[in-house]
Amino acid sequence: MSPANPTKKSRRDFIKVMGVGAAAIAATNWPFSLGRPGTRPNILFIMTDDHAYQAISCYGSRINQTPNIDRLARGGVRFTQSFCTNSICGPSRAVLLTGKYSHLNGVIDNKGTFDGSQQTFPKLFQGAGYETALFGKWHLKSDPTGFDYWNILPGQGQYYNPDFIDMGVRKRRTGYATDLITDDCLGWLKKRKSQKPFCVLLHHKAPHRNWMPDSKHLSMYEETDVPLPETFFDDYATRSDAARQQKMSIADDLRMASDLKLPPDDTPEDDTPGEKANRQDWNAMVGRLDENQKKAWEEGYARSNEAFRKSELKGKDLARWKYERYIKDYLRCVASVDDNIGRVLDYLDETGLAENTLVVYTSDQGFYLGEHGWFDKRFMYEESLRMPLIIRYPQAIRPGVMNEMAMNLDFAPSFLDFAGILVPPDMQGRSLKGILSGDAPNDWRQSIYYHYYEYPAEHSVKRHYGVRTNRYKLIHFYYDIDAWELYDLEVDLHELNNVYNDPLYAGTVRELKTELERLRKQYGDTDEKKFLPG
Ligand code: SGN
Ligand code: CA
Repeated sequence: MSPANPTKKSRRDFIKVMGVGAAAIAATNWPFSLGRPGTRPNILFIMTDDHAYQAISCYGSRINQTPNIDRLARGGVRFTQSFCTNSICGPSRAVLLTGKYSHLNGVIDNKGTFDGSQQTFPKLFQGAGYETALFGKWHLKSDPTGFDYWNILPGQGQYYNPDFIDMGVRKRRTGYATDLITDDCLGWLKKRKSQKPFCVLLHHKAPHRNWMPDSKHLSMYEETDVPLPETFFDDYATRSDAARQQKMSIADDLRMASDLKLPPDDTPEDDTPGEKANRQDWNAMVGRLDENQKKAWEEGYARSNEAFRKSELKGKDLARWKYERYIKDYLRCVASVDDNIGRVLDYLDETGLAENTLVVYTSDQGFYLGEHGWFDKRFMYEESLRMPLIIRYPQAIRPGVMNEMAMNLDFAPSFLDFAGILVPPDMQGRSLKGILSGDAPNDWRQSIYYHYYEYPAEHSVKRHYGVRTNRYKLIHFYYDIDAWELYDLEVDLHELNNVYNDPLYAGTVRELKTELERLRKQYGDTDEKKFLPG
């Protein structure tokens, strides 16, 4: 894609690409470099697990407020088009560590174990004289490499009284995961003696399933009606079978006990395997709580559980109730994330570190908050393809909004570039420094390539790959299906109308297939059979 000598865009050309007028630029909104070369920034890379942009107020959330993430965005650049290459946890993490697609870094799905001997950005930072540390969710199975210090949750981790693996030593601690992970990170920063700059990964478990809020947030939203997304009752009419055959529907696939927090009957008439599993899940969840936490938990849900039991809801009303219970717990977990980000930002301000620290906020992928009737992620549709992305670095980046396409593939090269460390040529992402500095390369990407592999597996989302441009999205589902979908995002923001077979779009299909092939070649992902089961 890149010519040997990428030419620089003039500022005027760049303004055209961004689609904003010169007056608006002059007023505010322009991210450009303030100069001061030679200073090495600290890096603080904050990431959550499954935090959808739809639940961030600076992204226009209709359902909650995130004052601290907004505060970060006010001082930095908020990307409106940031995408992952493979919308699931382990794979997204492996991509951002290596700057390479899943088929090259080896983690195509959550079953994969990360080969920690390969090149990663923390190792390169370490080698360049940075002090590196990792806190919280890791999920890559092998022990972390490239960190002077690490303290992680095993696997998915637990919300309450979680186990931690502190440099290889496992121990259970009392408290709430989002607070404890933040405490660990701040504690490490405060105790640090080194004169080296730091590169810290602060990675939360929240707001991942099963959405267990901290007791202090249990009554939040109690009296609020959270609006249903417009597409909640999507009938998938124009789509391929992939959307119909998934198992991530709020109405059908959430568990009454562990997901929706309804205690099972003590003396059940129903002794089916489903009911037994429901009770097991419940016992495992409640079994971790201490007496005070249990009491808060029971009190927190008692009134609404009682009302639910009396109401005997069915059909669409029951689906609506499930959505309300799901979304409120999700948003309560987000509230704790936001509070804790506030603590971190306060610390940076109080110590004067804010000025020379590049702070990133993102999530490992997007998430469905009831859109199309779903929870979870995986599909290449907007809600799970897009990641929130905010980058603040007061010393070199002017605050604003960025509409150019970014990817999780770009994180590693961007961090390295900002730190003045050479970006290895085998990284497939591109540094965002240029577009953040108003010094954008002429050949900035106009399309992104996506590939999801985890099938057959939990949630039954079929294997697919595709291309997204500023206007269109073409998706090919494969393996036990051979189906194409095309969406015109300019007229169909919610991707409800698959126009793949519409003759008016025949030319567009041809062009996008050519672009898809070009991207598959460019990234070296041309063999569809390579990662099939068996
Ligand atoms: C768990 C969840 C799934 C989720 C995966 C992957 N089930 O298996 O709903 O899709 O994690 O999530 S649960 O019953 O165990 O909560 S990921 O973000 O780690 O990829
Ligand atoms: Ca995730």
